[in-house]
Amino acid sequence: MDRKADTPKPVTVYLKDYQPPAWHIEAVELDFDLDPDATRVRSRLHFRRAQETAPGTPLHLDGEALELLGISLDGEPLAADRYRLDEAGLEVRDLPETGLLEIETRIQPAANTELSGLYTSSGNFCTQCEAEGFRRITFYPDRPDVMACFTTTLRADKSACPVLLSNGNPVASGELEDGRHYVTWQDPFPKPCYLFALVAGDLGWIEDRFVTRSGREVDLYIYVQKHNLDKCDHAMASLKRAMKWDEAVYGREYDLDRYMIVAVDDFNMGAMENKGLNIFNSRYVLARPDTATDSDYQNIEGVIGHEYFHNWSGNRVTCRDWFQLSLKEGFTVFRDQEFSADMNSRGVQRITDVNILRTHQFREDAGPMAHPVKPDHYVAIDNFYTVTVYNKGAEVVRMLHTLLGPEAFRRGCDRYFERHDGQAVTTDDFVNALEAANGVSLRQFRCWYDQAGTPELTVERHYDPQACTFALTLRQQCPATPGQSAKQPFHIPVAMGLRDGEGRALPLRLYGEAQAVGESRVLELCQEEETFVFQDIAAEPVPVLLRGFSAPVKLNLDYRDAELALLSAHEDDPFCRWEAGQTLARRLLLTHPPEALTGELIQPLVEACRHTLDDAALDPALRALALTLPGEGYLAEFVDTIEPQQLHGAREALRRALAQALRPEWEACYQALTETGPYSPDAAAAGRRRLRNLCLNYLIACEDEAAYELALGQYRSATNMTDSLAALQALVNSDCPQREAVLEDFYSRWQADTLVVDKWLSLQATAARPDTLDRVQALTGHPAFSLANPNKVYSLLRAFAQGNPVGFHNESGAGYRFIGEQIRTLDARNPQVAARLAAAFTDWRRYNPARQAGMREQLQTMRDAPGVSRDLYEIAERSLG
Ligand code: 0A1
Ligand code: ZN
Repeated sequence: MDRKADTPKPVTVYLKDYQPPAWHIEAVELDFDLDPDATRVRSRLHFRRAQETAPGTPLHLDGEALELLGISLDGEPLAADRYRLDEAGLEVRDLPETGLLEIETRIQPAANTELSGLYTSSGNFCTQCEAEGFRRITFYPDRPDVMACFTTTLRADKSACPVLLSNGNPVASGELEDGRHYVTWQDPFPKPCYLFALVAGDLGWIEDRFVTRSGREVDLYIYVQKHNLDKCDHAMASLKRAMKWDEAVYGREYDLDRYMIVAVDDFNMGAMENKGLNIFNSRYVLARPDTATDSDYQNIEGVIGHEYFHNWSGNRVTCRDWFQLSLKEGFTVFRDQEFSADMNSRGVQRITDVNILRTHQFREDAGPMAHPVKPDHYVAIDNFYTVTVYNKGAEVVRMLHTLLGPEAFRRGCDRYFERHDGQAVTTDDFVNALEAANGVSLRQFRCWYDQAGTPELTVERHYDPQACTFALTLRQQCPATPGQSAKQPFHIPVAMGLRDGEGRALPLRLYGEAQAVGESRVLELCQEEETFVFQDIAAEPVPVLLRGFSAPVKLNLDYRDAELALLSAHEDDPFCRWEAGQTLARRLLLTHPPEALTGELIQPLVEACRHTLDDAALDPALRALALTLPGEGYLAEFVDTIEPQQLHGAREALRRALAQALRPEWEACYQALTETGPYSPDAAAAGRRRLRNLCLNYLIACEDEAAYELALGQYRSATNMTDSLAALQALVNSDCPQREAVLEDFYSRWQADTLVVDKWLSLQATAARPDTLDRVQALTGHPAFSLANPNKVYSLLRAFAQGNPVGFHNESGAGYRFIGEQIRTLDARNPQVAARLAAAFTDWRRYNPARQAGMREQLQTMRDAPGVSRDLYEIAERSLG
């Protein structure tokens, strides 16, 4: 079908077309007269023609949804024939080599529903400029390779906006007429405009101080709506830990006199690293034991770290263009993952990160939206803040760390920061710096940036009892992805070891080596196929591959069940140990009908679980992970046609069978982990709660009075949100007669706390019940829901569409029609959020023909809607591909 004639076909931007900027902006002075309905923005741009630019080349300034009030050059109004205004912005002709351009525009923050540019949230002004929001504030070369020093003056009504913030340091302030006041901020570091921010409003704050290792004193502030002032301490403590960690691990210090974080309720993404003035979705700042769960506490620490680490990996050294997004995001995710690993449990962190990657990124890599870590074209860059750019990008950096080793990696990072401080660079510059600092070649490794798709690593093994050798043949193959049919072999680090029949680690001596080199080593697979022969192996060993999940690949190795059982009991690497148990469970789930999952068949798994439950030496969080069955989303990666009901049914049947077979053990473990002291979010305490709540989750699967009573009792007596929500979730997914009453009780108790209400919405949206669709539909009319607030959309609609496969993929197609309609309504208001929700339809080819038809129909309707946004158009068009 053709697009409607009235909507211009969105343009595709290609990496190969990159041209350096023709004009530089050396400094910019911004002056905001803040008013929710009509804000005036005056900008003074000190421009200079680039050396390579021919005189006469016009200066292009991006601009979107702006009202131009005036424009002058070097103090004189600019004649109308010297500039041209169109949809994309402003083109200014016949400029001198250097000069001052003054531009005045008017914008309407309160009417900005896209939450990109300057908007209001709960009556306060805030901005979001990445990736291309600054052009919705004023005319400017809105591209990351134009770096300038910003001076910003904010004027606003003093009673409505006592707090006026922007990047850098405050340099002047004072009173104005009519109850207004002003503050001027100066940021000494040149930056691209996507890192610009302002905040103005009636906010409260907490403050603290950090002294850097060279003795610089930094004032730390967290600004929130005043009723949230008692929920900022964890964020502040996390910030200080992050600052210390970056000094210790990367030698990076903070560089301004103040670091400010502002929490807002209306935000499209998680948070934003604006220089010296981070703006956060309030869900990644606010925490109090009774309102936030252990995983909220964890996520806050991780996101606070992430944004802080961007000060070097992103701000001091930034991206040349948006195709390089993973330069800052992949690296910074790697940094935040390592920070979290150091602050908590490394094994738990790694398993959690691998789970996210394999459930979401592998799926993206196998579908029509597959793209390389460094994409080569886009329509709407906002669609490329993906699990591939972020999480696979982090895996790519992790592999570099593995291949080089920690010291060489650090040397390379030092070289990178030193060489490129104050510059806008490419992923290639990053790899070049690692090479240069260590005298190595990473030529082949660069494939990881350019080739999409998840490589498959197939392993064949051969034991020769006469020669006492063990040969591992590794073969790699990467499936075709859109636009890339043939792939070059990747450079794959395979961390591995061998164990004997009792589970003991064996010394590793490769053919040709004089002696063994440890019990764990990294093989480097560079060809399509390579064989590695180990010597002195007295009996057939059990190979352990991809320790720590050393490469983002799918592993095919024909383990015998007994070998998996051995690894799940004896392997030291937490990931491989956990993986062995998951593989055992996955085999059961994928090869037998639900009704067969009882008795003899599951006995080995029951025994393995019993062993794990009893293993008091093992960290409770790792025990909880090992006892959790593989998720439906991950299982879906192993079938040709996804039948959501079938996967769900199998998983539920196995959960019930394990619940019954080990009932006394779950109960004993639950009781043994009962705690009475005050709440602490530390990893050990959180791990105990996790295991205890998993026990509850199994017990409730027994669906009897005693289990209901246990959950109800926990709900009533809980003193923290982790336990309260776990009990509520158990009840909501059970047939307990009181389930509705408890849900109501929860709402009436927490209706004033918007982040807790989000949990209440998600819980209902993901409930495995036949009436969930009706309920979600009804909830869109509930006062607790609003399409205007991204968190509400994510908690209710995305939770249903992406977190409740059985409900969304209902055979009737009603789930598709409902979500499709919501997306189209949302698109007119907030295209970024609409496009994110549309991802639920991308994988339509993975379902049976009836479902395919229902999903495709929605994608076509979205794509062909009159006035469809670029964002949504791109997702629908690529998905239909
Ligand atoms: N750079 C931020 C993520 C971010 C990206 C885009 C946004 O608006 C479209 C907002 C935030 C980060 O990685 O944390
Ligand atoms: Zn980031």
